[in-house]
Amino acid sequence: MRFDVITLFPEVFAPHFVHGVTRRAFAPDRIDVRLWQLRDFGDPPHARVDDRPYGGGPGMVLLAEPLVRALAAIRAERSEAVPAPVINFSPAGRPLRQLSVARLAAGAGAILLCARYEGVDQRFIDAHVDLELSVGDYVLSGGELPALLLLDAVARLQPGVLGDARSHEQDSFSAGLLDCPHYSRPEHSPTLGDVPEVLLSGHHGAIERWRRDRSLELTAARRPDLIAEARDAGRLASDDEALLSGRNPVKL
Ligand code: 4F9
Repeated sequence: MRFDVITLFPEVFAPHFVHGVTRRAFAPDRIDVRLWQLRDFGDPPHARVDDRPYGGGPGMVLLAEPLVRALAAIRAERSEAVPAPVINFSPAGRPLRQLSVARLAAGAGAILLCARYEGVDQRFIDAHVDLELSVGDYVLSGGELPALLLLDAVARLQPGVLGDARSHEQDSFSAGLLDCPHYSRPEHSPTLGDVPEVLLSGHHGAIERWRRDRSLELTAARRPDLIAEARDAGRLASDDEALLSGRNPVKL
């Protein structure tokens, strides 16, 4: 898998590839990340990459032509049968979600455009960008952090990166719900209280039910949109609906 990143700040990326559990995923034989300094493709004589917007207004716009040259250089190096998608990060993009992360993690990679300033000449986006992604409803100073978010989310899905192969099957969102609470030692704490009994019971079925119920409650309280989505997709069973309705399922 290969990601090519177009950025004016390549030095921001390096530290993220050498620390933490995802470090293993960024070995060249796993996820090969190539950083491309947009300035190298700037307009002569001063390697210009941005200019003022037509029509006036604040800020600067990334010029289309340096981006076209950078993309051509990347495409030439990738030389692939199926061209990798070009992704631009923008608050106007589609929200980045675990499903798209999982799809990207199963593919051959992508070309990530990290824009700065007020934006990108729309003609480059129209001609060359396949997908615009948002990482939340707020404005950042550029696309570098969103690109790092995406790379981190993809990296942790690579086989062997998380210690336990099942870790990410139990993530928030893999089931489309928020994760349940977790507890570890000590069982009893005079100041922090006790671990819920059921988790110490050794009763696997009861533990699974408890976890599912807490996930459902938390999701209903904080992200009712995810409950509606799970319901529409047929991912809620009658026990789940009983918990959500506040009725207690009959215990035999
Ligand atoms: C991109 C914000 C994706 C949120 C890019 C300024 C951005 C962003 N999600 N803000 N440039």
